[in-house]
Amino acid sequence: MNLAALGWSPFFAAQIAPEDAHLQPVRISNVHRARMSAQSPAETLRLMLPHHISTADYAVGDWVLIEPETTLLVRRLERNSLLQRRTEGGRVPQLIAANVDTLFIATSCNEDLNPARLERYLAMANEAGTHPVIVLTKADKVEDPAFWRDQVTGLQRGLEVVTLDATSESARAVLAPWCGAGQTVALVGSSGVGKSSLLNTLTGKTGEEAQLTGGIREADAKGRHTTTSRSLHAITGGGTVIDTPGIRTLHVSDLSVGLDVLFTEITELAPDCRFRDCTHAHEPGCAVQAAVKAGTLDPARLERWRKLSEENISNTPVMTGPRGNRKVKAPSGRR
Ligand SMILES: Nc1nc2c(ncn2[C@@H]2O[C@H](COP(=O)(O)OP(=O)(O)OP(=O)(O)O)[C@@H](O)[C@H]2O)c(=O)[nH]1
Ligand SMILES: [Mg+2]
Ligand SMILES: [Zn+2]
Repeated sequence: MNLAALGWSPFFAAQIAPEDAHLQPVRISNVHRARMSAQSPAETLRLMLPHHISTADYAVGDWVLIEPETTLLVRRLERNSLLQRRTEGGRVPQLIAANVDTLFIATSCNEDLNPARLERYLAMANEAGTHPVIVLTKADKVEDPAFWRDQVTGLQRGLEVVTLDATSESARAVLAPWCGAGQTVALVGSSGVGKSSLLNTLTGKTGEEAQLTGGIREADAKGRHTTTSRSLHAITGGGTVIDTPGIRTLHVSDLSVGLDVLFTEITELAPDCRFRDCTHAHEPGCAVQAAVKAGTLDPARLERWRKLSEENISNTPVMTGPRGNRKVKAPSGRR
């Protein structure tokens, strides 16, 4: 493997200054509270951390520079994308993964599939500038995967959706268009949808090496939160893949373009509303309400847009003062 195969690109190379010449770029493959490891083309390294840093500021997928002799972490390079979310009560966002090209949003062909929940993942991917693909797993367990595909294709304009069996070799070919050398993909979704199964299939990992996978409850098809940390691995045939723990509830906050892209059909109508600050609820001359009446806009989508927009506003910190609704930068530091 070389650096380019690990995802290194001119974007990162341009950040290396002449005085960095003696340092080695490596990619963070694991982040724990008190330790981190990183991948070099040759091996996995345990990093030596300076006292002042907080591991919460680092994401799996980050590129960092280290002293090759000591593995001492010197600095992190700028990211080209960052998937993050605000957790209940958390002061700063939790970093899910960095420098991800494609986000595989996994959900199974079963009754646990929830369009409103998938929209939250789509908003997160859009906001991060990461290309989302919906991956419908457990297609081998249903007679008609197309029925499940139909539930999700309309969730965003141009949305790509694939159906597969995460435990079968055949899944590799289905995901190959996004997995070439230098490409980074990440797996997100609820517990039990098959993220780690898919990771094992993509990386060819078996036995001791494999990510643990767990069964799901019969009653409600919910998983058991088998995976507990994020990690980065090499894909057989090129590229890297990041596994993540199942998320219970994905709250939205700090979104701007993320929601606009998700709800393009609503965003596009808004300029035709009579009032610039139309809430599309009860105003006269509302183009969005008119589209619902005309049957060209799904009222359920409008309802979900409203709910997500309101949640986003109430979760996004604002500061009142002379400059109005200015966004406050979350304080950095240890959580
Ligand atoms: N038949 C079939 N079983 C699958 C498929 N994907 C996953 N499974 C099974 O579903 C269970 C859960 O899979 P995991 O890979 O552990 O799910 P996960 O998304 O990693 O779950 P967490 O780590 O808890 O977030 C395991 O028993 C898998 O064997 C699939 O596409 N087809
Ligand atoms: Mg897992
Ligand atoms: Zn309106």
